[in-house]
Amino acid sequence: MGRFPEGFLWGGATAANQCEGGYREGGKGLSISDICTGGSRTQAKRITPVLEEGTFYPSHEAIDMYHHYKNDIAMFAQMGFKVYRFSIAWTRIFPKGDESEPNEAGLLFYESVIDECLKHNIEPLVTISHYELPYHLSKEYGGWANRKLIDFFMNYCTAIFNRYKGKVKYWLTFNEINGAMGNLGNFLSLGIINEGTTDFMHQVDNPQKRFQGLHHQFVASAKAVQLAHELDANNQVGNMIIYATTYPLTCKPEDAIAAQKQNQNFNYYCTDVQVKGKYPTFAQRIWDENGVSLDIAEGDMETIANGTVDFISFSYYMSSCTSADPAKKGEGNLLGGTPNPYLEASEWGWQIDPQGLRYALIDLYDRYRVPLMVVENGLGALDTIEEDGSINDDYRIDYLRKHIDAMAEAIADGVDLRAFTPWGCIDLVSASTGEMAKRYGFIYVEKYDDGSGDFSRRKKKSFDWYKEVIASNGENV
Ligand code: BGP
Repeated sequence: MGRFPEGFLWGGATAANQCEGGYREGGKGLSISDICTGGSRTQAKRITPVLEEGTFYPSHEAIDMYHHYKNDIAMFAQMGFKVYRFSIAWTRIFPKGDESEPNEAGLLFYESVIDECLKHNIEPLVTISHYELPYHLSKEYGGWANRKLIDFFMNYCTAIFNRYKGKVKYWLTFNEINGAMGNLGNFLSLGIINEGTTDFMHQVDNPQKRFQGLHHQFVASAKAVQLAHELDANNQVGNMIIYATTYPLTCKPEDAIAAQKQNQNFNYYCTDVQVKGKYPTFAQRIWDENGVSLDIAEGDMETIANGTVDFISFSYYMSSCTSADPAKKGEGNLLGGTPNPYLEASEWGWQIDPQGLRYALIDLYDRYRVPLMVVENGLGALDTIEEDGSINDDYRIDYLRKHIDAMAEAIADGVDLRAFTPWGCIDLVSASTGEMAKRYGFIYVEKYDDGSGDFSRRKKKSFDWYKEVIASNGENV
């Protein structure tokens, strides 16, 4: 046997709000991502108090995949993709989120995307909610802190499960659900806008609403799992987390405990609920420390117990270190933590650590014993077009090669890994900064942060490299 099992699902991943554009077409409503301005390398995305038409908002045009998807999927097929992970924009199906009937134009659009995948023998892997809550549900209902969102979400799931029955088999409920364990999750994950906020990246945190919102998502996710299974026995539903590998900064026992606690908080809290069907033993302490008193309605824990996921999917980009010393906290990358002196970082400070992926896979499989999918991984970098038109992204190839090797090691360690869908297989708008300059793709898109660019596509060096990786089932990297 080779390093990867027969039938391993190689592919790529995107999200609607970061690639589609067409933000008002086909009856689409506004999502929370649509009201975020673009950023720069130093400035995080910000919530605009007034939506000014005509201003360049990255998600409004993005890479215009709304009109280019046939071409793009054909290019994925050329690379040999077996699977394509994309998200459905809730606002194309229910523009405001609380309507009773779905929008036919939106349903038709994704039907056509799915048919295009199937035509090329590409398995669709659909994220139901990826940072694109209808803005109306955020503004009028207060986002996921409001229990009513469970019903709105179920209407949305019912519409898409029924419509794509027999065509889509793999579903993910909430993208990076554990992002809500940190302040960032208030807005992007939960659609909560706390009072006095103008900058979603740095909101005044409201842990009560945040944990309550997460609880509602757990119930909604479990109901979605049950519904998907009822409607079609072939459906398989996964959760989706950011796995943040963390090492104790030193061998001081206090640092080891701090790292263990960080693991519980960030990597296990949500996953335990969604895979084991109950809150972990350490949950009460987390609530107490955050001053949270959770409102768990009658029947919620039963719903959660009966709606455990079929597999775990996760994103992995970087690792960090944890220290018990408060002076050393928060100096690290996006996920907080403390920088690791043994690792190099991307231009955005994300520390590159392939071993951390092997660690993640073994840790998750050992703890949960369900199949795993790596549904995001990759290097955000500044690419240059050479005079002859080529883009020599050897740094990206190097990053992916090492992470693929790490996955092969984990498989040899006994992990049941089913899929690998690197992030932004085609360049798209960055989620954390709102810029185009941070590129991940095998396919370059001519679109720039000043709004210029004609959306034309060209292959990077990594395109042919990845094609060979897939053709050899991960042997030739
Ligand atoms: C994950 C998100 C994606 C994606 C990726 C890369 O957190 O699920 O939406 O964008 O990170 O992050 P960024 O775009 O900030 O580089």
